[in-house]
Parts: sequence; C-alpha cells; structure tokens
Amino acid sequence: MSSNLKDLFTRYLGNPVLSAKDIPYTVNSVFNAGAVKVGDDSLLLMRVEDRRGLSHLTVARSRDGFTGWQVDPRPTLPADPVGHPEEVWGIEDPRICRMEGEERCIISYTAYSKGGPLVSLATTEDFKHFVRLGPVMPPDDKDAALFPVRFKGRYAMIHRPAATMEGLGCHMWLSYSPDLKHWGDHQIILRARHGGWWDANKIGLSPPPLRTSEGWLVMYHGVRVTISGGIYRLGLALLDLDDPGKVLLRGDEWVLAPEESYEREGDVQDVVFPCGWIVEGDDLRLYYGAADTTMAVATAKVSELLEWLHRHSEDCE
Ligand code: BMA
Repeated sequence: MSSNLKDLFTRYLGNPVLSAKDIPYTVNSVFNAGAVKVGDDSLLLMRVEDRRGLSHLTVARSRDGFTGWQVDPRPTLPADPVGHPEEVWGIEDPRICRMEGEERCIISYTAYSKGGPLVSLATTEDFKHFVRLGPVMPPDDKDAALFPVRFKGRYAMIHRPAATMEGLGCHMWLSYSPDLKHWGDHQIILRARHGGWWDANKIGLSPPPLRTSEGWLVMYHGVRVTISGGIYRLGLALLDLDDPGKVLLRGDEWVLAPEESYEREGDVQDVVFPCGWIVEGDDLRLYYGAADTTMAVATAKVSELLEWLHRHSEDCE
C-alpha cells in the first residue's frame, strides 16, 4: 500500500530548531517538549537534561513557531525532590492540555521516582507559576495527556502503564477522574500489535488528543525493538468524540519515522518523540524530540491526516 509519507509531514528545513547550545545555561540536551499557543507566541515546555543526567522543564517562546526562540534564563519548572520525592531523578516529557474555555493548562509529565517513572500533574496559567497536583498514577506509567474537555463531568486522561508480565505488551489506557486527583474506570483503548508490526509490543501516546470534526485525533509512538536497539516511529488513530474509549480508525503504516541524521544520531539513536502540536485552522505543527538530543518541527494538514487515516485503517491486529 502506498503511503504518501513525504506529503503527510514536511520537516522544517531549519531543523533542529533548538539544541543544547540555545539554552542560556550549561545542559546536555533538549527534547520532548510540550507545546501550546500563548497569545501570539508558540510556547514550548522543553525537557532539558542537565549534565548530571537529570531532567527539568524550561520554556522557549517564538513568534512564528520556527525561529527566534527566547529561552528562559534558568529552569522554568525544576524538579522538586524535597517537596515531591517522586521527582528525585527529575521530570520529563511534558504534555500540555489547555482546558477548553479556560486559561488554565494542565501539564502531565513523567516524574522519575525511586520506584520508577510515574504520571504527575501540574497546572499553570502563565508558565511562570505552577501548582503541582502530585502523582496520579503509580510506576511504571508514562506518556500521559488529558483531553481538553470533560466527559459527563469527568476529566479523561490517556496514559501507558507498563505491563509487569513478560510478553503481554504495553498498551494505551484511558482513565477518568472527577477532580484530577482520584482516577478510575481504567480501560485499554489502543493495544500494541503483535509480531512483525512497527507498533508491536510497546506503544504510547505522543501529543495530547486533538479535537477534529470527525473525532479525537491521536498520534502515538510505536517502539520496534531490533538487535541494535529500539526504533521510535509514529502512527495515527481516531477516537469517538463523545466516547473516547471507542476507537473509530487506526492507521496501518507509520506516518513519521527517523530518517534525517538529527533523528538517527544522538544520545539515543532512531527516535522521533513528539509531546506537542499546535494547530491553527488546518495547519498543524508537530514538535518532536529528535534522538533524545534536540527539538525539531514538521508541518502537516489536519484534513490530510484524517483522509490518510480513512484510506489506511483496517483491522490489522
Ligand atoms: C521513552 C521516554 C522518552 C525517550 C524515549 C527514547 O521511554 O523515556 O523520554 O525519548 O524513551 O529514549
């Protein structure tokens, strides 16, 4: 089946758009940023790894979303290992969800605790002051993001607990909460495939779900384990607008994979890892960490992603 990959996502020719040298203090790498529009600016909340190997979050702003990034002079949201012991080994991979009709953004991030990675939440209105809500899922659990609306009054979150039993695979789950603190009604929404598939055994949500006229557009990563390590590639699915536990479409092929040298070589080779996208009309900018080392951006049309999903969705378990 032909995939028209070249047409779906177009990499920005100035990639990578941010790297360690753009940070005003000494760091190892910048990657896996959450993204949101704030006023006229595109804002990235970047995972920044320091030279101890631990991560914190730092804001970068740009008027056009591609160039002229203004980076905060110090960590915007440092880990808080004293007040929040679950952050002892840093905080990683933020996803930003602006609740519809509110200024408030809910940030879901990975806190690296002594028991393993877990899901924590924080809220902010200005990306200067943050209110931590603390850990909401025990380890191992990551790749979490909220929906920007409530369903029958409840918040909903996709996340990816790691299976404890060998061979079961790591799947994407959906959970609900009345108050952002107590989560329940857990259910699997998207399963890792089996065998030779690009998304066999381990998948996880990438940016937060995006509302479209046809359903919630979901991008997820699949991790193919090979003799020389993992390959992180990206696929698409569509969830029902009223009942996000219902999968309407799931693409067969991946839509973006490590190809450029900045995606193939770095601290971790062969990784494209988006945690955010900014959509204006039909225009989508996908912000992704490249090889766990830098930030890159690619553009696409939402309508083309949906069209592609219709052409590429089949029961492929
Ligand atoms: C995942 C996460 C990401 C990282 C990716 C590739 O498990 O930890 O932060 O980009 O692995 O190393």
